[in-house]
Amino acid sequence: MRSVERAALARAVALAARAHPRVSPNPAVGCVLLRGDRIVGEGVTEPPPGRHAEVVALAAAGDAARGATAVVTLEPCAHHGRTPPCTTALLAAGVARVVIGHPDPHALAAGGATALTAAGVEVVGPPPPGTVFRGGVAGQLEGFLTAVGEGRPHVTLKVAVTADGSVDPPPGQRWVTGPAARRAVHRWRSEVDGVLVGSGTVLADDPRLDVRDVDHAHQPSAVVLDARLRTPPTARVARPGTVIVTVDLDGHDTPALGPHAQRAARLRDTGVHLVAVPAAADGRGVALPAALAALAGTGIVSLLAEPGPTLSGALLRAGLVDRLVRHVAVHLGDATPSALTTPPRGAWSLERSGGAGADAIVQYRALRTPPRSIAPPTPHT
Ligand code: AOF
Ligand code: ZN
Repeated sequence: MRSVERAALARAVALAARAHPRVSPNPAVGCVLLRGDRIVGEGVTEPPPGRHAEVVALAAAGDAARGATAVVTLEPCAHHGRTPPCTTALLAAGVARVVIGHPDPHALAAGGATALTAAGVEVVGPPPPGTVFRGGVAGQLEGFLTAVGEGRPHVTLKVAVTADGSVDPPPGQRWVTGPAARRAVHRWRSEVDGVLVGSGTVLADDPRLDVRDVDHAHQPSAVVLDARLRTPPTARVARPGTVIVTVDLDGHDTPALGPHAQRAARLRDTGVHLVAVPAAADGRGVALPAALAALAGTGIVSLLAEPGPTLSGALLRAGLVDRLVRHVAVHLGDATPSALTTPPRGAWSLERSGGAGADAIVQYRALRTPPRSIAPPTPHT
């Protein structure tokens, strides 16, 4: 990869960040077209069923695309999905060279690099796994890659603890952490498709689970795991856009008549989308893998989970957490809190640590073997 192409790839990643996560469940892709050292066109993915990044960039470049190099964060698609193949568009425009940041693992869309090479286009990349560029692009595509690879959304679990590790706010306080850490949560919410809690949190706190105090914020869906449909229709989350995952009562109840069905009808009246999955094997709540798979099926490929201790523990035990974010309330004069120095149980790498006002934020990434490639959730085609 030439140095101007490396710079263009960095630019394409920055462009794609603007589209993320508005184009979900499609990956936010960036494309930069180069003639020599000059940028002749740029594009990012449009929200479905809009154009892919390459097609937007080609339209911007017009005739200048002939003989140009296309630098794209994700391998151009080779399939007819909601839009025609980008490989065809690149070939028709006469693009001579394509630089790729990350392969497309999607079973239907993959094969773009091979198709372009077969048509005589010079294809460069993707950089090998583990390299800085590959890691940067993969991070930006984490929701898409997790949905395609694992059939579930990418899950970031946020927990807030006091210096001694307690999850309860000090007496008389509503929050464990201060305003700066809570603002960080709102910024994070604006980066994901859904904000997840259990029905216990809805009953205890009546949270809104929306983004406040962030400019031009993308609003995620509120997502509630609620096997028994305890969420009252008057709850703040009972609004259009919210998804409630409950238990499939077919065969266990008379759906049209039972209390569950009546509660379901009242919740649906508020605009909430209800999704039914099997109960957990121990009978406590919804089956978590099925709940997450169902959410991916609705187009939610990234989640910020902000649940209470029971659901937090269950997600961790089930191996369904990709990133763990600990917010730790630190007070001047405290000894170094154990919550800052003790890593979580299991295989994690420290991703980031820093301060937020009086509090500290420590971020871990789950270390896993690379995901197998399995059938993608439905919304991608
Ligand atoms: C690209 N460029 O900008 C994006 C791609 O249903 P469709 O037609 O929108 O296709 C969606 C699939 O295409 C998606 O699952 C992923 O594999 C790929 N996304 N490909 O060439 C883009 N967003
Ligand atoms: Zn495409």
